[in-house]
Amino acid sequence: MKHSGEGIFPAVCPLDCPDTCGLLVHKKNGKIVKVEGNPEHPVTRGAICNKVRHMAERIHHPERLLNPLRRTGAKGEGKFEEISWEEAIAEITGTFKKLAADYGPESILPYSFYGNMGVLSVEGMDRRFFNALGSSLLDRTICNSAGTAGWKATMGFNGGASPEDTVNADVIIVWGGNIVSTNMHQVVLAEQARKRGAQVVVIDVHRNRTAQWADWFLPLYPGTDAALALGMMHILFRDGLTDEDFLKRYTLGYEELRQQAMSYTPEMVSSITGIPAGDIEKLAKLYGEAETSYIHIGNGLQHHDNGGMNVRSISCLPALTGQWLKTGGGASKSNGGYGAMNSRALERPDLRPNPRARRINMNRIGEALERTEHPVKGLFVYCSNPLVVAPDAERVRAGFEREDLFTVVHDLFMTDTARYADIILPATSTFENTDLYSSYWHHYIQLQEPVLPAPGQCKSNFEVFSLLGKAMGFDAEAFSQTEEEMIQEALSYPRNPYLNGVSLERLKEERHVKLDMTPKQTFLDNLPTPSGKIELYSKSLELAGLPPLPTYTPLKEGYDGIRRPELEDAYPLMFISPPNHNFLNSTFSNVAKHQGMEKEPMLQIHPEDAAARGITDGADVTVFNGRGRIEIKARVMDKMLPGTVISQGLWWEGKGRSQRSNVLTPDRLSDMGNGATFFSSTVEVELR
Ligand SMILES: Nc1nc2c(c(=O)[nH]1)N[C@H]1C(S)=C(S)[C@@H](COP(=O)(O)OP(=O)(O)OC[C@H]3O[C@@H](n4cnc5c(=O)[nH]c(N)nc54)[C@H](O)[C@@H]3O)O[C@H]1N2
Ligand SMILES: Nc1nc2c(c(=O)[nH]1)N[C@H]1C(S)=C(S)[C@@H](COP(=O)(O)OP(=O)(O)OC[C@H]3O[C@@H](n4cnc5c(=O)[nH]c(N)nc54)[C@H](O)[C@@H]3O)O[C@H]1N2
Ligand code: SF4
Ligand SMILES: [Mo]
Repeated sequence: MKHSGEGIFPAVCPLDCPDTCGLLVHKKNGKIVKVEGNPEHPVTRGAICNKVRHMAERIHHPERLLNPLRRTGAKGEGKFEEISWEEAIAEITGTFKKLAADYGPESILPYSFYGNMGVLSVEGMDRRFFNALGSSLLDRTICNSAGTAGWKATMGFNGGASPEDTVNADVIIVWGGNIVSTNMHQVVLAEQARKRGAQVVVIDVHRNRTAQWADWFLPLYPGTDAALALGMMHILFRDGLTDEDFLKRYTLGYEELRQQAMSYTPEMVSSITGIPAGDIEKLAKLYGEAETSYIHIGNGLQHHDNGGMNVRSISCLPALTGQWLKTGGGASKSNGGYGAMNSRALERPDLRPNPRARRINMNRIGEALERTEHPVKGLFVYCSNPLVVAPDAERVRAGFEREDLFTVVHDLFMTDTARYADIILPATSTFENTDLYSSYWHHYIQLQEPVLPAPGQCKSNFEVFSLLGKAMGFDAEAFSQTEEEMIQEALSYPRNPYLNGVSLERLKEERHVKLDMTPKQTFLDNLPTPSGKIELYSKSLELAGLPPLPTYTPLKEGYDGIRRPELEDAYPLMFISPPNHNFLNSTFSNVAKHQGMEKEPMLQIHPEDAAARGITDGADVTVFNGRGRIEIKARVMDKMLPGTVISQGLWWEGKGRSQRSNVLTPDRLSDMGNGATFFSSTVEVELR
């Protein structure tokens, strides 16, 4: 076994982060003593974030789950007894068989996300198991689906500019992304561009770490980005800064867009966004006159009611200036499409007895658990912590409290969600597994092989779902494959030409293998949009009842600089709860080292908003709306426009440092992609 020795082992960061760093794990006496970056990784080049530098604190944490557990107390109370794997598997399969017989298999729901990005962990044996079971299907739309839908409406393909090329840009716009915290190697590349004279502009709702590093920060009101993009287009068309040859050759609908942009005058856009008209002019000129410009589209601006359209509108900008023909020009939202693997072979939808099974949106898990007709009776949570990360958290909690709901949670820790489980299964960490990783940002595929033995009774997702599949009596062949066989199947996918030449053998030899990027050279000639062109006008959106052209639509809780009190749910302040620097979603929130680096949860409030409420710096406040209330410390600072309050990070409950932002967030779905609308929440704040 690989993990039997001591020394330095190559590894891959498994976290849901675009960088997917190559790591080196130093091991002594069976324990990790150091985690550092692998200098041989061509993009991440030996640099890693502070979170993962301290990964050993999490891997060897004294509170790691080591045995299967059965609940003995009330749901949420946290009282459990140890049981054996045999008992756990028998109880799960026995209950699932009974539920399937009494209520149909669709009464069982998997709930997972990307707590571990390994293909085998979250898109392999697990999916096979729920397919063979015929469970309800989960729409995994909590992260980027609004933006991906918006991007695809314009570009067709889930991929854009290559990160390594962006060093050639003269102007870099980071739009709704906090890359200093969430994509640090893009910052390294932007720094290289900057040394050559490039300017970095940040467009965000608060002066985050990235804005502090940038050359120019433009604060705007939440959810108004489509208006800003249209305002820039207005100026580009007006001042002849567009590339008409490019528009004719590669785009559809540029005349309609020219018309549409006409009404988005700088003054009108200024009143919507809060950005002075002069700055909108300056930004459009800077962008339009740049030789090579690159836009990094973050996730922040798509977690809104109008999130799909925000991304869609911005994704039209590079076409106006012909930037797609420049090396390092263009934009990127996600590059996940380049590394797409053979999901049919991995997930085996052919095993499903009910191909048209009902779908449940993970953002609406609270509502789904309320249903009394065709109720969800069995829930299997893995690689996710829905009690903390899903919107409208009190509704979610009420669902998990249901006595008649049978819940299994597979995790490394007793998360807030695990406390509500009937059965808890202990999970291995990535360093104890074999797995395959692609990145949704750079172009390298990587292999993880075990560095450590599994502690206690921990099992990987792959092992758990193989065991369950066999115990249920499902297709023996599908549930007996080895990890390496599945990796080979994942990579054997002629439909994705970028995967050409990537093989298990090469991965074992080289650890990281670059995708074959040759097809990208002719990417503009073969866009998978209905017209084959960049669709500035989208018939598909029109057919779906959405505006076919980029359009600004206000948020539903009625805030665009002006409060709209006629709306029932409207409170006077926009509440934005983006990730923090030292956690990864809710991962690390329970690790003392990372808590210490983050200090404590807080609410950032503008001096004007604070003064109007008698709130001083450090005061204890209550933040509330119709969905619930949280108690937190206020920090008075002018990092955002008045009317917006910010609380970063997803903290667990308890241990005196709780924050539970999602008590306040809506479970409405976005305009496109059925995505989450975490940041389209309004609140009031009062002194406690
Ligand atoms: N350190 C760290 N890194 C992470 C994560 C983490 O939790 N911590 N999470 C990972 C995951 S899963 C993801 S999806 C990515 C997310 O990382 P990013 O793509 O950076 O997205 P967010 O951090 O969600 O939001 C980015 C910024 O958008 C701003 N924003 C909110 N609303 C708007 C708006 O309407 N317009 C504009 N222009 N800006 C707005 C927020 O204030 C925030 O500063 O990061 C990944 N990396
Ligand atoms: N308010 C607000 N809410 C948000 C966001 C926000 O910005 N604001 N961001 C949203 C976004 S973008 C995302 S992606 C989601 C993320 O939400 P989640 O995907 O739920 O992310 P985590 O909170 O990191 O939880 C992952 C869990 O998986 C477990 N895990 C790790 N590896 C394994 C494994 O190999 N096997 C098993 N069984 N378990 C494992 C970890 O211990 C952890 O408890 O949160 C969303 N929620
Ligand atoms: S969290 Fe992101 S930056 Fe940190 S080591 Fe992992 S992939 Fe790299
Ligand atoms: Mo995410």
